[in-house]
Amino acid sequence: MEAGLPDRLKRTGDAPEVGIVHLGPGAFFRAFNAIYTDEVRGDAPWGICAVSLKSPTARDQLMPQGGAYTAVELGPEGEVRRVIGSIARVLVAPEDPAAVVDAMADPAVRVVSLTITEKGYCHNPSTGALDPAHPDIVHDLENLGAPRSAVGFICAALDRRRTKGEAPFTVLSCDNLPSNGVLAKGVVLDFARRVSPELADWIAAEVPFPATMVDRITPATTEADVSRLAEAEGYEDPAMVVHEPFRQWVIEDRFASGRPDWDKAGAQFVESVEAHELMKLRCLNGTHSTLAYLGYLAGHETISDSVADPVFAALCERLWAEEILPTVPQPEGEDLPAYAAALLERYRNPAIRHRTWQIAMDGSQKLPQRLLGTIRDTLQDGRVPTGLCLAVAGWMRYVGGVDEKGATIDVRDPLADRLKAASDGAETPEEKVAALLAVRDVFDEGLAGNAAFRDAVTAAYVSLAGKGARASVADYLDGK
Ligand code: CS2
Repeated sequence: MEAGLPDRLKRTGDAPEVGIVHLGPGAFFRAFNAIYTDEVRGDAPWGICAVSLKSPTARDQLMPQGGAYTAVELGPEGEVRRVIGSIARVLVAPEDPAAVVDAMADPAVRVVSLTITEKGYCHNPSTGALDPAHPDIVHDLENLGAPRSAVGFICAALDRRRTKGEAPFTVLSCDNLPSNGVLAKGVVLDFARRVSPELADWIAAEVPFPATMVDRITPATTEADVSRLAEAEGYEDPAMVVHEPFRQWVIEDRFASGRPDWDKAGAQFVESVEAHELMKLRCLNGTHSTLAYLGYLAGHETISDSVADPVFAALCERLWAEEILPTVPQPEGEDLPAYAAALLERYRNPAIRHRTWQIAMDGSQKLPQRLLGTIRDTLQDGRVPTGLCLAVAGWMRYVGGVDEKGATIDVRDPLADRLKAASDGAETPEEKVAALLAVRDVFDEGLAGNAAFRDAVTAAYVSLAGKGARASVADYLDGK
């Protein structure tokens, strides 16, 4: 024990028997899937073998604690802490890819779930199709025994099951993507066809890819969170997570060989998640990205800081009422205006310090389903959604890499260099907008060629460059 530091958290009792392999053991997974599973697993073999596809951090945080960690629920009235025990072990794929394929090919594993972020699917965000030129896909097609991508690991493990005549596992995508089950199936099948038509046919016939809608605001854990917990509980836990009280999990009930009773912890099993997914991606993630770019440019560090500014709170309310909700069919059991009002309360939660910079990451992978789908539907209705076009212009300013004080923005995006080059390579606002609209990974030809859209985004870009984000939002609210 390092002098002055409290002991590390330790698991009490044995680790659970593994029945789930989860790819992407980040903060969201620890604040969501792993908690639902912990609440319902009892003695059933639904322990989780978590797999990091990139870094050893999660393993190094969790395994000295036997996989146990603390989830801290931060509500406006205070916090609730509890230790979660559903993670049995953590593997680091780059260190031993064969061990990961073995874990997934083990017939005791009935579900392989994913929170690998939008870019983890190696797809083209504007079409949803596999990107065969993606470096990990190029690598995996030549090295199926030692994959790097989630797609490669899924195909390698399913191929092992197929050749051994064993039942498949269910692939459960839990990422913020439209029709995430269909998208995951599409990229896996496309990859499998390039490996062996027999494998592709078997996957198409035998492997379920149910879709899900997942929702819980989970900011990145900070050192201050870890110290506060150590003070409160007397132990050190670098694997801890903080999250809001709210959670919602809607799951298409199609599983090959069973699944945990997540509904006993409040998950909703449904025929189709499409309506819930559209509601959440457009209402929550759409305004999250809007606040991320315009809020950041206006100098707001967090979402709660942004909506504490009446101009940005009003922006959210106007967008929901006039530009987003008209494009969202009401899911069963939901009341859309009430859902939107509750979202604003969730954003106002002062205990959740969710950085605009964190949400601003990977915009090229997020914009299509969060903003551009809503814009397309509104244009088809013959209306121009100027508020959402202002959000797109905000993203364009953001990826230009310089904030309103002239400071450099640390833009995190798989296409960051390409986007910066496109922006820097053009002189006038019109040219910069045109150059960024030409990025086909983000904007498809139809939308990029829409004159009303291009003009609205250009006018918004000129306003942002001229008078800044806060004044531009105020103008939008005044109908200017
Ligand atoms: C956020 C999401 O980082 C982001 O892009 O918008 O992680 C968001 O917090 C979750 O989807 C909420 O369920």
